[in-house]
Amino acid sequence: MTTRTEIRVPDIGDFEKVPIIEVLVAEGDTIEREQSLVTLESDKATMEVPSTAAGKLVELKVSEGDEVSEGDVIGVVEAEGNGSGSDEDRDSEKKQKSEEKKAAEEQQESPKEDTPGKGREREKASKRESGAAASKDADGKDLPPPPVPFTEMGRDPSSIPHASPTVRKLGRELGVDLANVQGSGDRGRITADDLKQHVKQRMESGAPPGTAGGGLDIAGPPKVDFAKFGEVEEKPLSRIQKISGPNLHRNWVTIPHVTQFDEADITEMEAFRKASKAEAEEAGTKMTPLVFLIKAVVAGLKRFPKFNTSLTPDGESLVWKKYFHIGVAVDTPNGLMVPVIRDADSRSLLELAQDLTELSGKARDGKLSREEMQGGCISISSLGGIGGTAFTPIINAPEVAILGVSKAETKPVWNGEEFAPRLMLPLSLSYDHRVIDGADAARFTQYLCHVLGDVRRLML
Ligand code: CAO
Repeated sequence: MTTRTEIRVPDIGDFEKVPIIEVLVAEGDTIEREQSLVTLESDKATMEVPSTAAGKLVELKVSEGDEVSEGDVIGVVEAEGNGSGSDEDRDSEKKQKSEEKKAAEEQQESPKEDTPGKGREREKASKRESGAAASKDADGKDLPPPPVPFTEMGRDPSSIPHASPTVRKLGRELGVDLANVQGSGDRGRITADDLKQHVKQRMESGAPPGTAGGGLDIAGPPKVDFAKFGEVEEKPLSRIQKISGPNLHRNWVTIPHVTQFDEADITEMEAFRKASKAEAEEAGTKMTPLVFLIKAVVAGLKRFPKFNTSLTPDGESLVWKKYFHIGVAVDTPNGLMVPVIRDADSRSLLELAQDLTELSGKARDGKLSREEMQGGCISISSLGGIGGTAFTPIINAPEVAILGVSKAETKPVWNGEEFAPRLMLPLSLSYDHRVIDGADAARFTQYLCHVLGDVRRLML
């Protein structure tokens, strides 16, 4: 006996006229029970519609782009036999049910997908489970399968990547957050090939699949149509921004940063600086507080050599450097650049001032060579000429610390007997906590304060 079963769109919640974005079978195909026939995609998510019967698909009533609602016929399946099923059928049905149950359990255990809307989905999933035990009616006929829920309901729709459940499942199996995968399909839809390509690229770059670097799985930024809110203009980032952006991001997310703040009394240093201004001008340069800071940092590296190290890429050892090359962040019209002053320990204050003038000039003119930006031991980022009281600079890997400098201000400081006006320089030292302990960082900044408080010590 031949039985004909119409396969209909199951309960899909409150959705109406949901577009079919993929037809997964063709007329004449022999299909299994529960085999996916089409993929639907609403504004919020995608789902596959499974067949409720096994047999030959004799009629396919839909095509890609059609819109369907609950109850619409997708196709007709014809099967030989009385429908009661052989032992083999029953075995495969049992297996199917146990897989369904396992999938529902996995979904409940997955903390990543634990969004408020999931509560409803879980309820449906558990109903589905209890329903699965009674998937035949009193006459032993197959009941339609329970509704397959749209996935990831309750999440911000704009943050949900478009992908079929098969691709989502594959993503879960590979440990890839689809938010990190670039979709090549219609409306950015992620195909299985996109996923494979993503994994391949990650393997080639040495990063684990699904990661944005160093084992982190970071969602992409939200896509916002700003033009909806007012007039906008899009301009590409500068070449330097494009190069430095990923490095800054990597350093920020992969290095455990801590920033130690301190204040150096530079009243006497400032008097000396002003007194040496004429000599600096004669030498064709400018003596700014930064020149003294470079000297003070070199003294700090000598006193605390751990600040002059780099972690090996495997994180197993430290490389201790015996040279003193200092990077200086320079603000240029095209973005931030960090030229390196070589062998700063063997340079006088005037020579350091000349190096700084030359390198920052080259940076602004876009004339720095690659070598002039390499080999730094530690960096200084001075915003003192602009303003501000403190900030948290990002470490320039593979260095393990960076000194931020803000604007010196005259403040009343208690000298044990009275408040006296003192010129105080704010320091912000960010350090890699894998290498440097908080106590070391506090000692380092205190030492900087100590030598800047009496610059004669810089000559010792
Ligand atoms: N407190 C008070 N005044 C300061 C100061 C401080 N900490 N640092 C500098 N000044 C003064 C200088 O003395 C100078 O004043 P005078 O002309 O009266 O002497 C004025 O501010 C301007 O200094 P400058 O900026 O020209 O020189 P500099 O040596 O301090 O800095 C350079 C040189 C290249 C580092 C700087 O021009 C620059 O680009 N800074 C920005 C760095 C940056 O962007 N960091 C952020 C990185 S993270 O995005």
